[in-house]
Amino acid sequence: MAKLYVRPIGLLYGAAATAAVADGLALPLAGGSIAFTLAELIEGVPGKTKTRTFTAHALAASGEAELKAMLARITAKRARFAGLALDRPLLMGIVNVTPDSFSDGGLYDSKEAAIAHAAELAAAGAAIIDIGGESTRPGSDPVEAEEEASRVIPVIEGVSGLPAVISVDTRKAAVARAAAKAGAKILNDVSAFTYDPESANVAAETDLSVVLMHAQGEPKTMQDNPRYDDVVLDVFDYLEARIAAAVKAGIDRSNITVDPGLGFGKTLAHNLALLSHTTLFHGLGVPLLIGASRKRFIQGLVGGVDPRVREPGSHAAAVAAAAQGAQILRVHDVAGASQALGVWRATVFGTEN
Ligand code: 9MG
Repeated sequence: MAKLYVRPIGLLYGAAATAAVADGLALPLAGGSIAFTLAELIEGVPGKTKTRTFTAHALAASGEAELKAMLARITAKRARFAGLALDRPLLMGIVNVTPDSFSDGGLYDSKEAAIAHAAELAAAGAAIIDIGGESTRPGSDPVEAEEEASRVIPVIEGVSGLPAVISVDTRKAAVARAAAKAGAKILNDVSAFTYDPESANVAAETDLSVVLMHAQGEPKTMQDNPRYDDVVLDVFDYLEARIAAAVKAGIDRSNITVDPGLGFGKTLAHNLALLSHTTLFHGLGVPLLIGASRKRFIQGLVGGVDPRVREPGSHAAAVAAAAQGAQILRVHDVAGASQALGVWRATVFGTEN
């Protein structure tokens, strides 16, 4: 069925954004301090679309119901997520408690080391700590729920005193339930409840906020031959459907964040298209999380065989996402990302913000 998508472009920041919105020349992006002066109106079905560019002012004047609803979702201020205000980009620091994690393999595979690493990330400015016990890197095998829980639950219990919100990275309902009991407030599910549909009921029952991520295929084979009609619109449609499924399961819309899932069943071209079209996903009406940190597409662009040397590229990707209004950035190097974002923010918003 033919649909309409809106991609905000022509972005302004800070005082310039506020003035242009006040003068009716721009509209706010997700109710924040970035505004857009232009937008691409994309109509049709993925793979068969027509794109026209309009001023934000002209779009806002349209009486067309579908367009009005889309603009309302793009411009509305986002509610707090897991108790966190989203008026500036938040960092989600990564703690992998897996023996084979792709970028820090084996470094944090003991409980004590993982807890100490989480404390470092919180001290460096992570608002959220994402703790995972199953590798989802390309080519990896699933692990049993008992094994996964035995890795993550002691770490979640051990970080309860940290000044950060705890997120559990799991595709399994049993692990999510145990994590909620141990103190996790966010469920980061890279399968968006498609691996274990019971996870949606667990999130609703335990009041977990959720991150719903797009992935094509299973980690073992997802990079074999990923294909889309139009990667950006296909991912948008998928996330829209997963939000609807989550709401149907009883999860409040304000407790949902979405993520286009860079690296999960995507070629270099797919990842770049998603990263460069991040503003389109504000049309889903919920906060956006982007995870580019140390991913293989960075190597494809600028080199870096060892994931740990991909940090400068990771920081550039984080800034590219934040500059398009992404509210949460999932990163390994919180201190480095915080520096990169701090310099970018001072440049566009001034040092008072
Ligand atoms: C667990 N995990 C690995 N990469 C990820 C990404 O990009 N986003 C989210 N939400 N989770 C991820």
